[in-house]
Amino acid sequence: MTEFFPGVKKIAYEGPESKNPLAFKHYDASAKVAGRTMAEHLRFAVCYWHTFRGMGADMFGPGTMTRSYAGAADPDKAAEEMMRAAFEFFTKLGVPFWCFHDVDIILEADSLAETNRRFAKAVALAKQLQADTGVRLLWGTTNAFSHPRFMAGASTNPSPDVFAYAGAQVKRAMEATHALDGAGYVFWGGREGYDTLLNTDMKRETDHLARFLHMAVAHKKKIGFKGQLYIEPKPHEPTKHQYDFDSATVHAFLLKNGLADDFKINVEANHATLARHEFVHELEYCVANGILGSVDANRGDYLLGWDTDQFPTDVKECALAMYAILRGGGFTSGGLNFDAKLRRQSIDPVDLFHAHIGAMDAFARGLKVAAKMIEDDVLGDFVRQRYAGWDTDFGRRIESGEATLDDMHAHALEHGEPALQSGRQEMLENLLNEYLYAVR
Ligand code: XUL
Ligand code: CO
Repeated sequence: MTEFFPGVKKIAYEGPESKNPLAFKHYDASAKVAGRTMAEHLRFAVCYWHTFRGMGADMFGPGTMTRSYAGAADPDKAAEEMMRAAFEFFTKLGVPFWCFHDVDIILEADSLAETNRRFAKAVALAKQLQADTGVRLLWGTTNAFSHPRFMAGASTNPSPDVFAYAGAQVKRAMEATHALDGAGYVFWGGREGYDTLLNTDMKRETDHLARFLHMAVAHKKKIGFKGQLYIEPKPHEPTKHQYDFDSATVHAFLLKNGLADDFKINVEANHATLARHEFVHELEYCVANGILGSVDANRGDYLLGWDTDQFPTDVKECALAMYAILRGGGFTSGGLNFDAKLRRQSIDPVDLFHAHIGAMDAFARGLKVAAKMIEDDVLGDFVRQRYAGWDTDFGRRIESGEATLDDMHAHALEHGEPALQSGRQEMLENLLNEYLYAVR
């Protein structure tokens, strides 16, 4: 059988002292941290679209990367070689999961019927390779944004014919996800938004989005798919105003439309920063509201205003993310999917390994730091003390809804000017640094 990454052996854990760039220094899949193995906590997934279909093209020029598994003239052969390369990569890297969009795993044909045939073949091969390798599907999704037919959106398109086409794709992709025993299914509103209100009926478009999601929930029940449904927020790009702006916007939309029991959020780090939130803000919002599902792990560039989808390497950001995720109870169906791509000059296949190894190590270190912070509970204790006033009788009466504005008035009259307390931000930032540098 052809080997697509012949220069690379299975990536091993060699520990923090190792100088081998093709080894893990921190990610030790079977090592236990806070009661679970690292593999169970982190649930890493490789994404198919960037890692196998992305070749370095940008707005100013074509792809720069060459891959032995890309470019066969016959569409079935091209799809097969790429998928065999993908499973070789997953196995050598040692990730438990992968993620894909329907059209990532095939070359799309001119007719839906022929695309469906190619897709069914690719899904059958994926099923076989999953069984052979033990790699599982974290989530599947639909690409209803690249093809020109979706230029004005999918479910929010002014045309019901395009809405129907997107529905046909979701049906096909959800059924494939079910066949592959996927743990979840993602909706990212690729072009569900608008560029100008001069041509847009916002009310109608967002109502159609809700209708579409209800259809998806009904289909999920009909076929008996048990995976978790997720929505992945993003504030803009490709459209100027995306409807799924951030977690709070999506949450309100789900509540308004009776969909809150059926969906959780897939938080993407770079989408958070595009919305001018820190990644951890989005995670904390989801934890606080019981809607954290899964994570697209990547990072943006603070000097660039678009979705750069870089691999996450900032240990501090990973530690804060894991601190929020662990305090939220950890992942159940979700995981950390590397929705990230190589820089255009990183042209060699081995760069794919360097990128994923670094990202997995950054999250493994983040996990260790977060677990230690939770175990010592210094921050938790500080926050509890800061809110201790709410644990008095007076605080409890407010929280339980018994107290009135008249009671507030009487309290303020009696107690006068409230005592102030320092937020101690600098001290806490220093403390965080102590953890980041102390934990190996
Ligand atoms: C685009 C993006 C998508 C989704 C899946 O910004 O993040 O790849 O994760 O459609
Ligand atoms: Co994403």
